[in-house]
Amino acid sequence: MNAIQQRGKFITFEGGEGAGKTTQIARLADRLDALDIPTITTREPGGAPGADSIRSLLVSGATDKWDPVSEVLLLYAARREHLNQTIRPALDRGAWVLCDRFADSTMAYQGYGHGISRDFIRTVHDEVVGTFNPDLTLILDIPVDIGVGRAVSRNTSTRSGEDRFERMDKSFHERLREGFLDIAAGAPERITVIDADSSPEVVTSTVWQTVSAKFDLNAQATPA
Ligand code: Z5A
Repeated sequence: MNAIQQRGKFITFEGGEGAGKTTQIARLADRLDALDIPTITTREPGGAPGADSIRSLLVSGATDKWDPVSEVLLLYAARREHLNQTIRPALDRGAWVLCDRFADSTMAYQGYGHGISRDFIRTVHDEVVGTFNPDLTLILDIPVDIGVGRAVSRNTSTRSGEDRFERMDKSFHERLREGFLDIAAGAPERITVIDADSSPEVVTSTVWQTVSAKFDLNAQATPA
């Protein structure tokens, strides 16, 4: 990175199934592009060649295919590849990185959802990721029935086979939602919870208000 090159911002999107993360990330990327802010979009698990290979092991097959501890280790192996090969290099060259899921998903899904020790997850996190943190995390919060319904109809049309987590029972998804809200309550300086049970346009507007206020972009912004 040259001396005057500013590090990019790392923004993560989190939430349960079908919350609208993919939709909102694409819209935010367009908005940042329009401001000439270099932006990449990426996702977890995945975002680097080795991480994509691990993703295919995780998102398909029987719901009990993995022991939950093994699942945490696979997710963190993928995250390490993603960080080293994609996220850090992009931030160092000044790009903003918009990431669909990151470490809060592991705490929510594997910790709150599957009941894996949160201390164990924190220990693995500290070893693999260290003190690196998103600059901003947006949790898109949505009632379980609505989110799962959206994800199922989306998968039916475009992504059959990647539905291992969606097939988990409703109580799992309820624990997940509570988990995300609990994680947000513990890190108010980093995390904003956004009501995602509205039209895509309303959610886009709330996302933009949050991002532009956090990074002082309003002076440069033009209405969408
Ligand atoms: N996982 C984990 O367990 N632990 C971890 O540490 C990590 C991940 C990192 C990856 O799945 C799975 O891995 C994930 C958790 C687990 N579980 N699942 N499933 P994924 O990447 O395949 O799926 P996802 O992250 O849950 O995303 P999603 O289901 O694709 O949802 P989304 O990106 O939040 O939503 P979307 O694709 O933007 O929208 C879904 C549909 O709803 C689509 O048809 C949209 O057009 C529609 N939509 C979007 N917004 C709206 C609004 N506002 N109103 C109405 N309809 C809407």
